[in-house]
Amino acid sequence: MPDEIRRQRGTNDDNPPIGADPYTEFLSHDLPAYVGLPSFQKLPLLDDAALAGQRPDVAIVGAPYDEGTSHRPGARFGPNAIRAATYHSGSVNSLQMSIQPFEWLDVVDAGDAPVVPTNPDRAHEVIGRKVAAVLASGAIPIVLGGDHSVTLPAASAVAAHLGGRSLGIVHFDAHADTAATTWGSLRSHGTPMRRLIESGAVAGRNFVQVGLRGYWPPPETLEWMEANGLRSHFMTEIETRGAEAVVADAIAEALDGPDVVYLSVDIDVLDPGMAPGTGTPEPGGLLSRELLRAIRQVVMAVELAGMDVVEVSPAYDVAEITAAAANRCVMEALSSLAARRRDAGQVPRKSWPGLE
Ligand SMILES: [Mn+2]
Repeated sequence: MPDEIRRQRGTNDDNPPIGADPYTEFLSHDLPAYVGLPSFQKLPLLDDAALAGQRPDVAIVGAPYDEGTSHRPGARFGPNAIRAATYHSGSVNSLQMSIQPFEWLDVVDAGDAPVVPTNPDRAHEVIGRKVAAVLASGAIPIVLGGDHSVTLPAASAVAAHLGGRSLGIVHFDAHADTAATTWGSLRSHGTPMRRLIESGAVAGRNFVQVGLRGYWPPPETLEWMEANGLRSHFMTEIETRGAEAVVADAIAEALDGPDVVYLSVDIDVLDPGMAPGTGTPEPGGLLSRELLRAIRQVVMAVELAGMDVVEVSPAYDVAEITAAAANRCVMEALSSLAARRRDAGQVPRKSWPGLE
């Protein structure tokens, strides 16, 4: 960014210099988080054509679809709630990773997949195409759900883009989401992981789950999971071994063969006290700090091919607790991607195209 423009940028500690025009217009990116239309972190909102031209490092994609929901609906409103659930704008600074992620990564908001209601096949198709457009631009897609069924088109698009390389998936969730059907339907938020394994997008043995608990699925589904080699780490294991040791095993299992990892975060892996705004809350889950640390642990250890954060249902939320946690799941991943660049000896970006 040119010095002249940087001087006019209004970060929290860098307001217009003394003597400058007090009515200086701030860059959109630097206006307060609640001012203006909410793209993710007020980052540039790009359509697919602009995306292809700019070729960013990471693109946020909204998947506002919740007709796969088995219980409380409303995750279609999740993407915009996650975008809006922040009080920071401008060049944010991760205290966890000691890095300003947007100084290292070109991150944009690619908007939402053009979903319409009442047509699940079409919804999944347009989500898959949107993620494919992001991948074609060279960016890593980070998908904001939406119910967990959106992982089926999103992770399928990532797998299809890998060429000869293979995919592992690390899946944080209270639920296995490996049902054969949900009341006879193949496309629900209870079935996407079985569809991904059946299609060959990911091998069962490289599909690794963390945080399972509660009263579902039934024994026959667990038997299918075992027969297909899934590695599932229940909450009871985290209670005895701690999250960090379990996540270290999950990373090794996902990378046992594959080259890259897709990270799927169902916000209901958190305890409902820390994430009430979700469709199927299950008591006894992770703390927010455990999940945010786990995301840093995963992203620092793998080559991230794609990610989603799903099942935020704002109507059931309280004081934006759940949406804020989901926003920070994304921010932890972005900060970790930036830290990997720093650790690899790359240099920060000289300018921020699109932000001026
Ligand atoms: Mn789920």
